[in-house]
Amino acid sequence: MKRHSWAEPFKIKMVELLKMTTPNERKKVIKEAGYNTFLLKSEDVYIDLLTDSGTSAMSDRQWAGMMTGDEAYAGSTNYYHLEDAVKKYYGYKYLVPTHQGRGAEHLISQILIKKGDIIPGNMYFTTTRLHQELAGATFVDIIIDEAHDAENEFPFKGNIDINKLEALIKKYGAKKIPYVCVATTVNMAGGQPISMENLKAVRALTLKHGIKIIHDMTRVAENAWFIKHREKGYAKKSVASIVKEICSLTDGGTMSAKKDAMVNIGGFLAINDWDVFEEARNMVVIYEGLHTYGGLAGRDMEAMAIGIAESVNDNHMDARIGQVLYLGDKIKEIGIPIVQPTGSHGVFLDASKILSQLSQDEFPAQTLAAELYLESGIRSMERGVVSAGRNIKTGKNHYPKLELVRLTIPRRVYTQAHMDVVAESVAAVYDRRKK
Ligand code: PLI
Repeated sequence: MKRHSWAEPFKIKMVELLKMTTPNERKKVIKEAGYNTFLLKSEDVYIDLLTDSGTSAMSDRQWAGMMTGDEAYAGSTNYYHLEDAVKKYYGYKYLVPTHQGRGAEHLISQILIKKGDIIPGNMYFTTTRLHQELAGATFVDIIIDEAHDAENEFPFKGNIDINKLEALIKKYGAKKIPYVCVATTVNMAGGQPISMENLKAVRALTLKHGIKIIHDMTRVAENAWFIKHREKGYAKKSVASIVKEICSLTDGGTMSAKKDAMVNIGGFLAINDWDVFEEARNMVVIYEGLHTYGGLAGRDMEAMAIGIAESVNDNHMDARIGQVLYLGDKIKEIGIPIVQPTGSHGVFLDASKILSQLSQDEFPAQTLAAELYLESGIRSMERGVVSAGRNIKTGKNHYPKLELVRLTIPRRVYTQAHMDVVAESVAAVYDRRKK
């Protein structure tokens, strides 16, 4: 018999005990939190699906690496290990460590953007866009239209619409566009991947116009897994080789190592251009720390170097995405509307459909997240009008087309039984949605 099921390529040697709360306790604490799951205390949470950021379980090897931290102020051995890992697995030439992804976004935005510039991107992440805006740019979303349609099952909803990019270049001129921001995978679209074919087309067009590509590489290994399983010609390639190919089509990347690389804290800017590197390593000293630690301890850099290698392992990634797809399939089977197809790092409930009686100004996604906590102590994250932020000039709400609740799965943390409880709890909330 052919084996279809996957299982984790690890066993568990330490556990963290969880507090189980009663409905009355949950009622009290969610009220105190203003019905905002970000303001809950984590000890009051049973299954924490707020984010996959910094919440993954490190391996025994990563923990062992922590013990080899070289905490020298300058030239830490662990910095060089991290530099080797970034070169080996991503292929970028130069490395500037930062405390997390947004530290790198700050550096690259300040270095490459001039006031009045345009930054096109395949949707946005909140901090990424804000750093671009703070540097004086206007962000323009050039993701394909399918990405804004939760029901559309297109396999690469993270793709860039080449026509939209061409139109922008025509309208503003290439000089006003220092780079295109390409995310792998696209968080706000539901963890949707970009295809290699599309990335190659973006590369060809940007090269023609002398425009850089800065890669938000936060979940690049997860994107690579989707390319392996969905794109023609990649089935026999390893996740590691696909990751390297993706990076080779870009000029540099900002990394939140708290996701793919499974560390609790850490990130970096990686770049191929020496001049940009020089500027970044001077600037990082002001905002993060010396260029060989960038706001991190030596031990953090060691754990990150090891985590990068683990993240591109095919067996790891089969289990990682396998677990997310398992939860997505369970919820879909019940008939609950979710963003399709299920993405890389979580299942995104379509709150505007589930709570269709609420207008966007009544925060349907925030409401659904609060109800799910009340139901069973599961913490999820609003990804709708609240997360979309306010217009930087007028202070008015942005109104994103998608109003979602993200059930984000930390890596190597929860079991399949936890996923079953999550699906059952979502079903219970769905059953009383009219109330
Ligand atoms: O949280 P940081 O500063 O390490 O990274 C910022 C960041 C950049 N890009 C993308 C695609 C992200 O998802 C991201 C952070 N995401 C968080 C915190 C999340 O909960 O999804």
